Amino acid sequence: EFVINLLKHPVFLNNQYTTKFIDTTPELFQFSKRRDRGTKVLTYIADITVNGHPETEGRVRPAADLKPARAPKLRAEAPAPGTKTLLDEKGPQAVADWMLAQKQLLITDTTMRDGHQSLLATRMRSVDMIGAAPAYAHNLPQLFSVECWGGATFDVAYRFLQECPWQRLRDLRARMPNLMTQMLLRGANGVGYTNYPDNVVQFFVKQAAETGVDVFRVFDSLNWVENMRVAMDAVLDTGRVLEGTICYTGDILDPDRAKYDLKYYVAMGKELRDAGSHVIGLKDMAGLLKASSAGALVKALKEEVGLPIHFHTHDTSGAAIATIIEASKAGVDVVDAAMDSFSGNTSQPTLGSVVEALRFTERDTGLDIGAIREISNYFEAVRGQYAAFESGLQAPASEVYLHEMPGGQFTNLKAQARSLGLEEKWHEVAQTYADVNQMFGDIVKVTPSSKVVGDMALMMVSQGLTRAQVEDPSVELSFPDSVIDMMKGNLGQPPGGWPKAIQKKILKDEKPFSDRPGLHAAPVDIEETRARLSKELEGKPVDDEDLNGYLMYPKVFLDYMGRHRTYGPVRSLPTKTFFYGMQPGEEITAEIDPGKTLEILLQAVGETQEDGNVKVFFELNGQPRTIRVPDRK
Ligand code: BTN
Ligand code: 3PY
Ligand code: ZN
Repeated sequence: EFVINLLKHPVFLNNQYTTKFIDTTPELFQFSKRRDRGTKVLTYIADITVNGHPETEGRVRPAADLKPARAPKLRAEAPAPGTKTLLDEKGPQAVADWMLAQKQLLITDTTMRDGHQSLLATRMRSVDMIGAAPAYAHNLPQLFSVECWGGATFDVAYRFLQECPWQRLRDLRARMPNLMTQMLLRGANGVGYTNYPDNVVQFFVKQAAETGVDVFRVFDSLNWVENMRVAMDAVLDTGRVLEGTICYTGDILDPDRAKYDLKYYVAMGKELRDAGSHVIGLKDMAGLLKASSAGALVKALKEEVGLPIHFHTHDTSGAAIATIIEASKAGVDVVDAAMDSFSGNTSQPTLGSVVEALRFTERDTGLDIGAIREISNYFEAVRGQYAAFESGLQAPASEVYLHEMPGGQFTNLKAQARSLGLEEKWHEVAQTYADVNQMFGDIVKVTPSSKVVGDMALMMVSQGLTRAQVEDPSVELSFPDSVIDMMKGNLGQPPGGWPKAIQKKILKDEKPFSDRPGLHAAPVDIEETRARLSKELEGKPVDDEDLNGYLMYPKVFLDYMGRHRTYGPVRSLPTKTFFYGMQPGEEITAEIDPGKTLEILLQAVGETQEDGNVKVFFELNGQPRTIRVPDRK
């Protein structure tokens, strides 16, 4: 395109040009939007090389001697039949029946979803997951499932990683043909932070199943089953596995937290069973279930609900493995764990250690510990690339039993506190978070209700407000939008409803509602939205995946598409290049389509010119290419 601009330029045509012409004629570089994808990707690399990536600027850099992540060797010629094989052949009920008939403790690997969500602010890129996927399929065919989608990974993919979450799912699904993929779905909140119209939730679930989700873990952030039904029914329509999920909070042994006792959880389990769940999820998002309570809870759920139980926890306290062993003794069917190098602290317990703990017992998982170590070693090298996103959390902490923050929120809230200058007041934030929970009536705290509690706690600490002051009707206060929204009823109802006095103070004269928020949201006209989006994208056809991205996150999706037009398929770049650009003399390859590989050599970076641009000299598949980008430093 540069050559065409040059050849058509009147100065060039009149033979009036000098060697400075190219440097002093910026319009030669105003390319039309039809620039090929190779040029776009080079533009991205040039920009990051010159200006740095806004997300890693000023953060810890990866170690200079970091070894490249090498995909583990495949230990079998082909993937052995696994749970996905069973699901495809016999359906979700057969999967549930099979689970109950197993002696071994089944394992879900969470590395590619909750593991990096809880340790690296959800920043793991698809290429790094894709590198491990064949090893899961070939070397660990006994896994129950691989949790690799949903939760925060959906919007982070578009928003921060400049990649399409649907393509990630398709790629992983294709590379693990024998294993069930699993996602986390926030019920009526989809993969977002707010209530969506029923038909948006239905459209989303249908697409997730079509693109490749096999197990849907569906929860509600207030444990309100009423608010989960639309999502659960939509999952049942797909023929995939419905894991209706209980969120665990409090302590069943604590007489002061009687609201969430054994009876409460068993009753909820029965409601979820009656709503059609194949499996009951027991989601301990903060890691509060203690070893001392796990046996009684699991036993009661197993006996009284009668469905397979799938236990999920976080190791924030450092005591999660003890809980897992007790749950295993009580007959839990599946537990979640993360590959060793992505485990511990706010993440899941350590997969290899769970496997070893049960070895030579009647619940031996049957997983190959050597294969686990190899995949963990791969992810260790992967993790090193993301040093900029590490939280710096040094040790497990029993403080989690005070604040009850979910593992996925903990490091986020800490970062938010830091950005408000409240880092030294972290323990005060933790105490205030607990106070807010009590003020709101002792609620389940998980996305999005946990975010609301966090918003309120940060506001109180930054303004030096106590719970008593906030509750005092004579103290005028303006509350965060998220708090007002939740008190209005937009996230649904907690057990026992919202405490009346604080609700009244927060809402002032506005009237709350107590029926399902979905009843207040008009259905979206899907086809009208598609047509409007297509127009906004200058006539580009909009498929169901893109439309679902837009319906969940309109602005995030449009920003992603805008950057995609400029930078092209950057998802295929190595992680180091994506975050740090290239060094002169460095060569990389990027497979932008199956079989279409770009060989990229960075030759040199020029001086910044008077017009503020920098020329970056590449070879792309052996051909010289010069890219100009603005120097924004
Ligand atoms: C992000 O927005 O943080 C992720 C997408 C990358 C945006 C690119 S990075 C190079 C250029 N400089 C910016 O500030 N944004 C774009
Ligand atoms: C999410 O919703 O993303 C969670 O991980 C909740 O635990
Ligand atoms: Zn979790």
